[in-house]
Amino acid sequence: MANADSFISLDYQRLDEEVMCQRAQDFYQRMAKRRSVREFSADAVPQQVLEDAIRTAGSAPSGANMQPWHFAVVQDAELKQRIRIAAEAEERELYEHRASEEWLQALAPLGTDANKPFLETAPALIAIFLKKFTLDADGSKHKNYYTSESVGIATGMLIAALHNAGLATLTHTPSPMKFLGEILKRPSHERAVLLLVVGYPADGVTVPDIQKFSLENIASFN
Ligand code: IYR
Repeated sequence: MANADSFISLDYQRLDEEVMCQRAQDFYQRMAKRRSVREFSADAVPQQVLEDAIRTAGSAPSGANMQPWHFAVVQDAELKQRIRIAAEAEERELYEHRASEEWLQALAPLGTDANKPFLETAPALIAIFLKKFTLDADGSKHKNYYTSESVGIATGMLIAALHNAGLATLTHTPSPMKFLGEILKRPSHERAVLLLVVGYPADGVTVPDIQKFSLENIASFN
């Protein structure tokens, strides 16, 4: 673990304000084009993009630098099929029984239902697992901190990195998603929190006509 004796200097250079503003605006404009996509092309995606995007996610800040995450990349057709079957079973329960009227109404603009063909069509699924604690090599356990926040931040960076590289994603949350740990044979102390579907959008795909809140609506400056 790092201590004050092992600090190193920060690799950092201030940018000119003009450059900063341009970069901030360019990044915003690129990120604002990100849309969740539910129809994917079957085309394979470059392995290096997946790996670098996960490295980016792994560079996220985390409580006490415990890095309480695992990213399980699934490209195997049979595994994707098993995940689809299990996810659709849970989703059918959700849409038919578990979801409240209010929830179903909130989802209506998205046009979603219990069918999830993209889980097989898309070339890659990234199942994201949260580790409440980590098992060290000697079998001892140590506790992790702010795990939800840490995994949420890393996931945001993963989505941004994939979008930046030109890939589309869908943040899919089959509920409950315990089946992911079973199918992917993850250790029982890891909990699946999200299934990120990754690929190119299908040709001619359409997306819901929904808007993001304005700056005035989401921020205050004092
Ligand atoms: N997990 C379901 C339902 C769903 C829930 C929310 I909140 C969404 O933003 C979208 C869908 C599904 O994937 O269809």
